[in-house]
Amino acid sequence: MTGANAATYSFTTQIQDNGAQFYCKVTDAKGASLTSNSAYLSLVAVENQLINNGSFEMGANGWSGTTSAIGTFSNQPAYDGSKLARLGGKGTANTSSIYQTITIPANVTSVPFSFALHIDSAETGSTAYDKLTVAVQNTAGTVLKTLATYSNVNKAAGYQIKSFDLAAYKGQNVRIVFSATEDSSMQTSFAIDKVSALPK
Ligand SMILES: [Ca+2]
Repeated sequence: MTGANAATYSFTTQIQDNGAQFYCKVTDAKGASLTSNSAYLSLVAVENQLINNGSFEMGANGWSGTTSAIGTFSNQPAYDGSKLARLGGKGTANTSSIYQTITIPANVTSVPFSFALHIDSAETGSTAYDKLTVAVQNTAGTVLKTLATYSNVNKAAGYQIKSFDLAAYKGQNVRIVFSATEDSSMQTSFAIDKVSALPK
C-alpha cells in the first residue's frame, strides 16, 4: 500500500498471507525515508470447539431447556468469566435441565469432553437426595449413555474438572444433557461452567 498518510492504517489479510512479511516505510515530502523492522504474520489453526457458548458468557445462546438456570448468581461464582449454569439451588422439589446438540465429526480419534463442576449443598450425610446426571442422548431424546451422576454427597469447595471421551459417537448428532433433580428440602446447587468438546 502506498500513499497512506493517516495516523493509522489497517487492512484485512487473506489466508495466503500466512508467513508474509510486513514493514512500514515512511517518506517525507523531500523524499527522505525510514523503513521499520519487519513483522511476520503467522496464522494458527482455530480449534474445532463443538460446544457453542460452553462458558455461558453469551447467556442462553446455543442452549435449550431450563435456560433460566443460565446467568450470574450471587454467592455462586463462575469458573470462567461471570456467567454459569446453576441447576438446582431451590430447596424445593424440582427438575431442570440444559442441553445442546452437537455434531461430532466422523474422522476423529478422540473427542475429549469436559466441564467444570462445583456442588454446594445444605444437605448433610451420605444419602444422595439431590442429583445431577450428565448424559448423551440422540436427537430424539433417548439416552445413549449416562456419563456421570453426582449428588449432594459430592459437595466440595471450588470447581472440579470432569473429563470424558465422546469418540463412541463420532459421525453422529447427539445431545449433551445436564439434568438435575432436587427433593423437597435443603438446596443443592450444581454449578456448571466451561463445557468443552474438542475433537482430536
Ligand atoms: Ca463462565
